[in-house]
Amino acid sequence: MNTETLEQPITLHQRAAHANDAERWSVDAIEALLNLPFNDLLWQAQQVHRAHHDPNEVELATLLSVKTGGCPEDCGYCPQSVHYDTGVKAEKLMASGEVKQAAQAAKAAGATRFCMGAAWRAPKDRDIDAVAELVRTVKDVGLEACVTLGMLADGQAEKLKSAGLDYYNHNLDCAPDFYGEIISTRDYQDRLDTLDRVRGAGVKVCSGGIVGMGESRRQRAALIAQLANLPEVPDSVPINHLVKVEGTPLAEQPDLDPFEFVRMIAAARITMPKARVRLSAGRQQLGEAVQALCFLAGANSIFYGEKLLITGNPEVAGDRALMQRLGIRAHAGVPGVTAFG
Ligand code: SAM
Ligand code: DTB
Ligand code: SF4
Repeated sequence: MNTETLEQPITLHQRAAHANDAERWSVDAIEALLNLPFNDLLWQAQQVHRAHHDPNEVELATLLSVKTGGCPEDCGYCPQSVHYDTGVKAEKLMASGEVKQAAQAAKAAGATRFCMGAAWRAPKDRDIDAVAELVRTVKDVGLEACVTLGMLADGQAEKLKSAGLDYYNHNLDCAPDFYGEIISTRDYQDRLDTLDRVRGAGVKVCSGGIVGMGESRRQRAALIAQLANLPEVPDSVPINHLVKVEGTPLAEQPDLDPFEFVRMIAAARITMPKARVRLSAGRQQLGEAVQALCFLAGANSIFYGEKLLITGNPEVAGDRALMQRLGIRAHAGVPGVTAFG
């Protein structure tokens, strides 16, 4: 077990040892990483990144809200909660024809992964059957399929797996000791239980969190520790920057230093070397220079398309231009699918 507080930058050899340990990363060790001089942290992150990934390749994932608004949970950041007056109207689950069109457009634009989000606390079995149909639709188009539907009950992940689901996104969101300040309608263990069910069904786990909600650096370290010490390291790790939405309790949250966000990307990369680290919500606010630092720090996936679920995301043309300027290629994804670049 690793409990050292890293006064000195750790070596690649020490990192290899971490990877095999039952508890791979202590909060202290991750906090020490976050406390490193920025350039030292990025240097370490780049070494890990280059050892496990093509440093000039980024995955493009397109997001679609297939069931918008009216969610009974009270997540303090979320525009889709019924508890907050954000102007988002509740809608029914989208029909497969509409999803097919969106998936085809995403593929034509060069995306290889298609993520569908639903504003549910926990889907009912009949919801799962309907979403399974949407998963089949996306797979038929020739994209990787990911869904995020809230908490799952026994047997539901298996049904989604049979429909061809590749990834299930379910974020831990923040450190256990900060969770109660953000969400009161479910607890941390509920989230961990769903991740177990997803993994148990053989679906790849996509789990990460949000930065900039008023948490401390140590709490950011504790979130990374939770993710890196899951029974199996998540296959993909979205790091979202809080998008402040009017009407939510976090609307007036003071801005976080953007370098703290880059530090989180680097810490995710170092502690979860093989995972796809996803530079997720908040790219519009971060700007291009900070995004470039995130790629340098090991991010290798972005949401691609003008909209996230409710809020905005950079324009496709702008993202393509940014990638070209940085010499970054789009991940080719599933065999036979050609991405631009
Ligand atoms: N209802 C499901 C759930 O919560 O698991 C799925 C959809 S939910 C919108 C997916 C994730 O989006 C949340 O876990 C959170 O990490 C992220 N998210 C939601 N609102 C956000 C915001 N304003 N800024 C950044 N990330 C946000
Ligand atoms: C994730 O970690 N981020 C995405 C996806 N998983 C579903 C959602 C971001 C939502 C940002 C605010 C909004 O548009 O609702
Ligand atoms: Fe509901 Fe998910 Fe939004 Fe929380 S994050 S309010 S569970 S849609």
